[in-house]
Amino acid sequence: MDLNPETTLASTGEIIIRHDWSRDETRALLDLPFAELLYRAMTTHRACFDPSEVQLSTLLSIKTGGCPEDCAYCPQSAHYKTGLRSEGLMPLAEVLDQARRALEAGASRFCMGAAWRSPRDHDVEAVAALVAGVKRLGLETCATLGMLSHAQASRLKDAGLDYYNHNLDTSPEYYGEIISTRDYQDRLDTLAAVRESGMKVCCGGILGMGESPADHAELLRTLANLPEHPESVPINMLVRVAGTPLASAEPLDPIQFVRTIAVARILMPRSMVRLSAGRETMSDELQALCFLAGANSIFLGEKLLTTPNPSRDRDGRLLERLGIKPMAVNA
Ligand code: SAM
Ligand code: DTB
Ligand code: SF4
Repeated sequence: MDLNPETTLASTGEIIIRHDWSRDETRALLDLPFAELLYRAMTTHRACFDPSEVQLSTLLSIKTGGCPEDCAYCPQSAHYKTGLRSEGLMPLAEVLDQARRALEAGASRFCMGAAWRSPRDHDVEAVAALVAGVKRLGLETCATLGMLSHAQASRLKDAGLDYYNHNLDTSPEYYGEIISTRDYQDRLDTLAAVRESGMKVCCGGILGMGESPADHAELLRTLANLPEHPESVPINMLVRVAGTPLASAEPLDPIQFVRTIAVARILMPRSMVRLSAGRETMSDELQALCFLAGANSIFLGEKLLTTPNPSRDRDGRLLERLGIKPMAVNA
């Protein structure tokens, strides 16, 4: 199809924020010759950001395992035997200790994850106290706790929660292959509650679960056509965990992963695109290509929630070799 070169970047340099991407347009972008796609993604990236800056977040699992949901990728689902030890909600002092370490390591945002389908109101109260404590240290706060009601989202916003992470995970068409215990609309409803509360939205997906390029395009199109673009878009490469149904999923072509990052950058020019789970098994060169394609955020620290992430030394060397600097707090 004939692609309008002014899809997000007008000839005047003006960025056009769109929420009306069509299926054909999105797919045509994804399938562009690689050099053309990267050129467009890079041009968009540098019109909105300093391309030599990357935002650094740190993750902490504040409640681990035993989750009633059946997400086929997840080591924390109670449906699968992954050998993970379940743990209750982490005490405040321990969370603050980890947050201080994250701050010292240069992170600007601290993300707390809990293996809940949806928190009960008293869980939200307990997390509100954690959020307030982390915020006082001077970190941006993020949490991912499962489905939220409007009232719960407002409570967390009032406690000082800056971002809420809730992923669509994949395209609406492929979703049923991955999760049966909640539907796509449930996720969209939580995203609407988070948006209405005034918190910033962090929402993305996972690649490498056996889906097709059409699903990559439709995931990104769904994100870009939300009433507002998520401020943060995590693109995870599936971490294949023994015991989960996706333990031996066919690995995704890394070039297709980079293409998806590039299209995320073009469709959502002002969003932070996070090169999220899966970096541990990526080469430095693949990560460098992802940064060129417009990724500008990573998780720092040796563990994601339950699975490994590159060591601080390896990340430090990579960022230095690429001349990438950490984005300032509250940037
Ligand atoms: N339980 C909450 C929920 O699902 O909304 C929050 C925590 S959940 C672990 C957060 C996200 O981590 C999931 O939506 C999924 O995108 C990502 N994730 C979980 N397991 C993963 C894996 N093995 N590989 C890549 N991403 C994964
Ligand atoms: C997101 O999209 N990726 C992060 C964060 N949001 C919470 C989680 C990745 C989890 C990877 C599997 C694990 O470590 O358990
Ligand atoms: Fe539970 Fe979240 Fe894992 Fe799904 S992704 S099983 S909801 S912890």
